[in-house]
Amino acid sequence: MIKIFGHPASTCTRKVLFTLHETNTPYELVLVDFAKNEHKQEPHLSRQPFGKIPALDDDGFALYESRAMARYLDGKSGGALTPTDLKQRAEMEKWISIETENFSGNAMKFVAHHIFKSEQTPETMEKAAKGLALACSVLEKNLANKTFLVGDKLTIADITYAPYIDYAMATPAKEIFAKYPHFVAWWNRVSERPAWHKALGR
Ligand SMILES: N[C@@H](CCC(=O)N[C@@H](CS)C(=O)NCC(=O)O)C(=O)O
Repeated sequence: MIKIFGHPASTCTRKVLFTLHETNTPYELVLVDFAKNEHKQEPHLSRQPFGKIPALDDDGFALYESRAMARYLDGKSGGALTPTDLKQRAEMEKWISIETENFSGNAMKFVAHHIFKSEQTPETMEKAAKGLALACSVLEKNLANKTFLVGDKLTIADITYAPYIDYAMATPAKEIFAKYPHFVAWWNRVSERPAWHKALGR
């Protein structure tokens, strides 16, 4: 049985849970208690040397890094979330890189400031707003004629954005998103997925 060591409120854990539910993979979620700082202590540090969640154990195969875990879980279940076409697969990887490099960090500044009450400077917030708007404008152009980021089918790329958008929608970042109608329509399609609702425990 696949074990995920994580927390249901963590964005990186949610990315993995979304993948597990999309691929109908049975799993057990083992809670790593942030409040008790369990992620910074053994045995968790042996699973994730950077002291972060999530980590995975599949009958003795240990893996950390949520995006690597999503790729592993999809591959193991048959690869339905990864295009077989080489060019489409390259596109999927491109959108995952953009999520990592240009989207999530900026979105999470809004979440840190407005939800977790970790005060950010006005300069930081201004930079985050500009970075997020640029990323959204790039996504918007791509989504003008696509159902999902790579085409008609949901891929790991769509999954990686979901936890960050979900949190950021409850902050003023929502006003930035609202300027990009194709982005919002895409988010509505992704967030309507039953697997996403299950990942959130709803
Ligand atoms: N690149 C890592 C990042 C993991 C990460 O940042 N996890 C957050 C929760 S979403 C965490 O453990 N934060 C606690 C900390 O940094 O102390 C991954 O994708 O798994």
